[in-house]
Amino acid sequence: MISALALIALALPGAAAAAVDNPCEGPEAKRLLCPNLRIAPPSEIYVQKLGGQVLLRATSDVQSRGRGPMELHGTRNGPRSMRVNQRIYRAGGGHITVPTEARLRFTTVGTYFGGSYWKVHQLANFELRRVGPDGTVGDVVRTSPKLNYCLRDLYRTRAGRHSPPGRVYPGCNQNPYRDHVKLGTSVGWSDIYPAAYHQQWIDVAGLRGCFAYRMIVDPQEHLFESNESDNMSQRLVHLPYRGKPGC
Ligand SMILES: [Ca+2]
Ligand SMILES: [Ca+2]
Repeated sequence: MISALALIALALPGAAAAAVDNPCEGPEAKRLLCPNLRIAPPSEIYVQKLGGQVLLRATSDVQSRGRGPMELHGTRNGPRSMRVNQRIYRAGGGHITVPTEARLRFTTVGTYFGGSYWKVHQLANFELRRVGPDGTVGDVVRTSPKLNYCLRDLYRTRAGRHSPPGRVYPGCNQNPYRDHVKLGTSVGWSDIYPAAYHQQWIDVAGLRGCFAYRMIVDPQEHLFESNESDNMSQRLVHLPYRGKPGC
């Protein structure tokens, strides 16, 4: 016999749709050209002092390193927001479309960097962890602001069989009135943001000692990849910063 409480529970829609299984880890995976994102260790690190803040800035390099591109299709679901389907190409032609929990946001990065773009909400984040005398990496002590990035083909950083020689995803859409946008990064290509870019920092004011400066791509694990466990890189930095990495 079903209790009244159970009936109520059955009638309520789920708080969130059941997460879709990663097709790049299932039995179909070998017939798919699955993408894989990685991120290079932070580079071109420098300090910018701004009022009471000490901004440790670094260049990030999101690399597309799978058998197929990371390709996302956004469909508007709010004034500055789109929901996201991921397209994964099949080895023999055609593709599958997988709904994701990722979102695009129409993001303002300041006039110097071109104004506003449709970007993937929280595609990356940076964090700082304390490193003990024995090299043990501890808890997070500071994080970057939320980093919204486009995916695009900026530089071809690794040529290879699956890597197109020219740009397929040239840039990110800047039209706030669009109802649909496509963005992606091709195999062998990178989307790079310079250390001077909007929000490309961690505030390290008041910190002393040895820290690990970590960069993580797709930290919320919203995008489907052939390898979900290679999305972090790090470099050790001594604070106050002495002009080059290492402790
Ligand atoms: Ca990955
Ligand atoms: Ca992922």
